[in-house]
Amino acid sequence: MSVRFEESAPVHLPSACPLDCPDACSLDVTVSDGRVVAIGGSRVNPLTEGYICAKVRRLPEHLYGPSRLLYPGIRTGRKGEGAFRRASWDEALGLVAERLRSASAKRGEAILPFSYGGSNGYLSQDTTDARLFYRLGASRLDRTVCAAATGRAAAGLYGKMTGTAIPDYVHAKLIVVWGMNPAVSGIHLVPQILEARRRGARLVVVDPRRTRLAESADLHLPIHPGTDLAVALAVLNWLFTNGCADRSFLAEHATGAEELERRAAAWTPERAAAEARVPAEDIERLARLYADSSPAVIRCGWGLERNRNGGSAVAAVLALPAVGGKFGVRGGGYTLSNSPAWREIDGLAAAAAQAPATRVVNMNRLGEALAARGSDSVDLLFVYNCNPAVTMPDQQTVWRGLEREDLFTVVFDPVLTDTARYADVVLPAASFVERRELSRGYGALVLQDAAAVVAPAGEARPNHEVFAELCRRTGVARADDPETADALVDALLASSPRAAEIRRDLDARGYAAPEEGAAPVPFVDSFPRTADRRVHLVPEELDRESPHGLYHFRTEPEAIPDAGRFPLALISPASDQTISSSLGELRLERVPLAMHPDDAAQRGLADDDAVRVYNALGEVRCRVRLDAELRTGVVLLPKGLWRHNTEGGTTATSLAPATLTDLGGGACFNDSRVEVAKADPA
Ligand SMILES: Nc1nc2c(c(=O)[nH]1)N[C@H]1C(S)=C(S)[C@@H](COP(=O)(O)OP(=O)(O)OC[C@H]3O[C@@H](n4cnc5c(=O)[nH]c(N)nc54)[C@H](O)[C@@H]3O)O[C@H]1N2
Ligand SMILES: Nc1nc2c(c(=O)[nH]1)N[C@H]1C(S)=C(S)[C@@H](COP(=O)(O)OP(=O)(O)OC[C@H]3O[C@@H](n4cnc5c(=O)[nH]c(N)nc54)[C@H](O)[C@@H]3O)O[C@H]1N2
Ligand SMILES: [Mo]
Repeated sequence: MSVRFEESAPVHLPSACPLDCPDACSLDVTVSDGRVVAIGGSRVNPLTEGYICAKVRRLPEHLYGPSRLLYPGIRTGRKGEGAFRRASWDEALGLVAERLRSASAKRGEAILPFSYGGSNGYLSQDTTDARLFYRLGASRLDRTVCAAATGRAAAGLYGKMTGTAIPDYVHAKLIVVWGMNPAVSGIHLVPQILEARRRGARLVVVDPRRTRLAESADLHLPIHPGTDLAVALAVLNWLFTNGCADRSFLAEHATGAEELERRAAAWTPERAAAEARVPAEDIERLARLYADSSPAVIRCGWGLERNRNGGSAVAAVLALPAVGGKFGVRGGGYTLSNSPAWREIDGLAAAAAQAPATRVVNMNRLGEALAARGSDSVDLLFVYNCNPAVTMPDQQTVWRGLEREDLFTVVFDPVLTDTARYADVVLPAASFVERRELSRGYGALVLQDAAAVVAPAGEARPNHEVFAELCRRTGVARADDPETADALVDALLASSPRAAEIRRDLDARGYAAPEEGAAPVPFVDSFPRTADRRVHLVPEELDRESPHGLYHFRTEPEAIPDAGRFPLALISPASDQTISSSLGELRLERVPLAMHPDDAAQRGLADDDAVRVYNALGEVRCRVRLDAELRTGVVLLPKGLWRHNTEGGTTATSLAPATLTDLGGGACFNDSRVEVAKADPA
């Protein structure tokens, strides 16, 4: 071939995916002429096994597509319209710094930094950003939109003990997948489950939907959303009353067993079955299977936390391995989030960021926060790693807030998101392959340090550079602040007592394992991080925090006014085409509401009819797709949709109440209750 071909011969470079997913894939990026042309999985992180999801394989389109932000912009049109004139970084940051400085001088709490799931990378969140906003005395954000209820439950019961490693699932004889859909949301768990089943393991799935995994399971409990607590309490009660509680484990390693037994006592399989709308025999079958199997592992997902009972539900599920005596063997226990395995790395300390005693704003209440006036008002909203116009509950209140003419909004993102359209100043962010990043998985037990593989498109800049520059421009920078990526990575590693060991492993094999190892066995290698190293089955602090006490079951959402008129439970789980709303600029088609054929027939709806999905909070206009995978009484519109995905531009979050979970102040997306009707012909 020609010389030209040789000149542009593609090179393969290693990277790691820091996007919001448990798997933390190691990547093989093909670069040609300074651009990413393809991206696939490598074998550096053993869990990745050389393959990645289809959506991240589309990264080149994200980097170089028409939605990519290439330059800073200053608003010229109406808020929401997305019209900007090109500005230099100097002008844009000058303006932002001036606004930050004057707000900070008057009332720092008028500044609300707003970030969540854009990147699990240490350089992108809770480091230089925290340094800037803390030192300015800004309001602090409680990042509760996801994992708040699960996090509180895991902290209360186990002090966020490191859970069972995903590669150890092959040793299990029973796998319970509870409120998670790994075929979509953490794909590398699936081959582990298949391998375990080849070796004789049984599979139980607890999910309102008959997902592909559920369909293949030995037992599927298609429970009504928000009823996991009832089911888990019934299983606990069954274990206690049938002599299957591991009393010696509980005596040695747990507190609160008697109190838990007392609270579960009223929950017969029949009572739980009536709430969960599944046969009582199936709940009993789950209990019996669980009692009889070892090793038994529970993969607890996030589907069960997103409702009024979410915290107690997760606590009850996490109590199962303690009561059933499932710890202490390889392939037994539970897995929830494994990011706490990396608590040894302290981003805030590394960035010299000390939290001020300013007010804390729950991010699920963004709409309410933006509506507040006077001494509670938010005057400057700084959004990064987040797309709240479509991802936070109570969408119309959020939109009304973003439309405020007296709100100064900065949005910092690689692409022109629906939120960025409301910005006064929009700043182009470098994507993870365009900068160095140190990141850890929250399923996979790995830490990876990835170098940039290409230069940023256009004038995009990495988070850490922009926040460091804003520190300088607002006068809060200090001489010894680590600012460059290299200095930050050094400081992050130095915050761990194992810095040298981690560095050595990163250099030698491309990833490092946490201090408990790559595959710790709970109660052998990893222990509860509670003060007494025991499981607290009814922790006092959780009991106080839950509005009616821990393990109290609330039958219906109290959220939606006039709930009786809205009999359908709307769930909005992860889809395989986006990560929350990330990469949603590449999913352009209209997305339908999925509904069981019986529910559709009752309403005179046929496949592909145009419908209104509505409740007292809002309305979504879209098509309906008949889907027997769903149970009756449940409809589904995936999370993460953008305005372009529905007829009227509203998404599932417009139907989600801004009410909070019983623990942790989490989001109650799956407490959405709706009615569906044929849309009037246009
Ligand atoms: N492809 C892809 N991967 C992702 C994401 C994505 O958007 N797309 N998002 C990432 C993020 S941010 C997260 S938090 C994780 C989430 O990953 P998952 O834990 O899988 O969470 P969800 O997708 O919210 O819901 C999982 C399952 O719970 C079911 N479910 C809904 N309500 C209930 C309930 O009340 N009880 C029970 N038992 N099940 C219920 C849903 O039908 C769904 O199949 O995935 C991450 N990975
Ligand atoms: N209806 C409904 N809505 C939900 C949920 C639900 O169950 N139902 N679940 C929710 C869940 S689990 C979560 S985690 C939240 C997530 O909600 P968000 O935190 O809004 O997460 P994303 O939608 O992924 O948006 C992240 C943004 O960060 C940007 N980004 C990526 N990398 C970088 C970077 O390096 N720098 C900067 N500055 N920006 C970057 C991406 O382009 C993207 O626009 O959504 C929630 N929304
Ligand atoms: Mo999430």
